[in-house]
Amino acid sequence: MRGKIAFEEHIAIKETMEQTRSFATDSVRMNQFDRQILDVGDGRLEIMDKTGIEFAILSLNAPGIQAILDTRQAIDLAKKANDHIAEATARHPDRLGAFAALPMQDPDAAAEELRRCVEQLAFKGALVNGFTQRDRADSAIYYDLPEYRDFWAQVADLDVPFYLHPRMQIPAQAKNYEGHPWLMSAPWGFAVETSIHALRLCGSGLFDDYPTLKICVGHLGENIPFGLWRIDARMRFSPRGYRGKRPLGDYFRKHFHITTSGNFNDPAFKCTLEVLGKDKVYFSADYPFENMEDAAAWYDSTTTVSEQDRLQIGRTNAIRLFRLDLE
Ligand code: GRE
Ligand code: ZN
Repeated sequence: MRGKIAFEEHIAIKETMEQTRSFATDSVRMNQFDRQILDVGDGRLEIMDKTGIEFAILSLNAPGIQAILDTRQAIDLAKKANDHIAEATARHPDRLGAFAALPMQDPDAAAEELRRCVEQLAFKGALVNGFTQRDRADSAIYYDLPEYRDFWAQVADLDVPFYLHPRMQIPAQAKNYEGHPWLMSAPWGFAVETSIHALRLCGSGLFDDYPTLKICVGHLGENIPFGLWRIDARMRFSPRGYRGKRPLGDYFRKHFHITTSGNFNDPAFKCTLEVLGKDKVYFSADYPFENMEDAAAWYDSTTTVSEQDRLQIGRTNAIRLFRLDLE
């Protein structure tokens, strides 16, 4: 299929390069990976052409700004990364868009940076790499906490999507992964970490206060669609500490937008489609952690969707969500 739109597509700047290299790829492919993630021009566009991806929204790699302990440094590096992405996408406005990296260490500064990016640089929203650390390496701060309510008010006011992207659990809080480093990252731990964060947002009453928020989640929903029925079934018996006014599934189905990033697989695709409906599911690749070729080969040929739905999920849903100026 030509004309696909993808929006979990990553770049790095030199300051954030080291963070993901070791668990993103092996030493043999490291040089190629470095080139791919730094490239915001011809190489990337060439693969997009080859795989039928017309438009990609770029974001900073994980954990990015969220792993910086010093708040001032986080604010400065987010600005620098966003200016870099803005420059790159301005050279190809018909092919590339941008998500803001945000210094969540300071909720007011994060809101202000998002406003700058959306209003002055035409960014399409934000992509944040899970919880933020702040001051101490063993800190992990989640965005359902009261200190983020004003931040969310600003996101609602700007009316742009917020992509909640995985990051790895910090070792101090991951005793149960000990001796199994493979288990902590993309194979499983990313989804555990990100799904808990997404469910915390749902259970905090956030969506009662801000009923227009739109949250994007990748990897076909970080396993939540598969578990959603059981969450609500069990909560009828023991809703301890749950602060939403409605069942959790209502919030997830209303506020969450799910992409195929890194999960090119029919059983999971069918489950997500059945739980959320075709209006809330979107194509994405997760380049360069995944190959655009693999993403497109699967998506273009899957018999899970009709040709009409392939176009909707691969393209028109994203045009609507981001109000893109594409046909
Ligand atoms: C991702 O961005 O989703 C990602 C990483 C690192 C390894 C695998 C992966 O940041 O999917
Ligand atoms: Zn990703």
